[in-house]
Amino acid sequence: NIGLLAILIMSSMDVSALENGNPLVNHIYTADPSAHVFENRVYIYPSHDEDDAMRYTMKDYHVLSSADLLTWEDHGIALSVDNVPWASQKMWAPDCVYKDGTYYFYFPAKDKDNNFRIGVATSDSPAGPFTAEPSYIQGSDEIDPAVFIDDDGQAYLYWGGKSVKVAKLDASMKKINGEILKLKGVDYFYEAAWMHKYQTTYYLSYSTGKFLPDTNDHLIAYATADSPTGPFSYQGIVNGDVSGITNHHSIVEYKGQWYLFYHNSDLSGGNNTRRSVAADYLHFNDDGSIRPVIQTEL
Ligand code: FUB
Repeated sequence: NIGLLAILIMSSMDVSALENGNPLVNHIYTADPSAHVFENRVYIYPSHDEDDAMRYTMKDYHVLSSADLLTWEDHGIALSVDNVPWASQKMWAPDCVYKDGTYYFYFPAKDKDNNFRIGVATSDSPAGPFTAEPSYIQGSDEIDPAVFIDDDGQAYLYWGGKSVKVAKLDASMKKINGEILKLKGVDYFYEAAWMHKYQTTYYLSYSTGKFLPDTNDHLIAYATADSPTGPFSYQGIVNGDVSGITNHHSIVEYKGQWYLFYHNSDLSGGNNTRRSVAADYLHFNDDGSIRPVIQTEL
């Protein structure tokens, strides 16, 4: 059976190519990895977990990078809540994009009135440190920002918890420009929106949280569209369940190979607020569908 043989060969490649295994770093706890290729390296923008008895109060961000995906450099604290004038706590899943000489770091946090907002901070280096804007992005709420810049240079901000929204960013990259749209066809969306483009198709992937019927598993699912704003069609599962109660990921191509970055709680023995970033190969079928990722263990 040629199909089965191909899957077995791909599986063994998956294990051997990321030969240091998962997690990628073990000196700190990291989660919600947004991975991008900048300056010929993979940069990961994760949340920074500390054990705070399930409150996820997280107060700063580290940036990680690697040229070979085997050894990872921790660039230290890239942004702290102490340096964000409008924020009080819960520095959750961030993202970062590059435009015209500047790196824009997007992050959710609670404002002083205890509402989630999305902020932006800038740097001339992908490793930071980042300087926060004095206020959050007007019109923003909720969590998990992901910014995607299309081939025509237009930037889109995706975010949300329980429903997923998108808006264009203006040329400053710090303001929403126009309507905020609630996306349709993104079935079972809970959190962790991520947009990538493969060939001419837009892929929105996300965590199903507790919304998939008949299971307690938190999976990464995806939907596709012909435009960044949809309409989307649900396609299926990218990543299976992980240890811990959250599943949050990103998808990136590096040196011709696609990867899924995600997290699990294996290193901490299942502690939900001590997660670790992991990565595995991601493969597309000829029809553009994504094969469920085979997770490599510790
Ligand atoms: O890390 C805090 C929150 O947990 C994230 O914002 C969610 O996506 C979930 O992973």
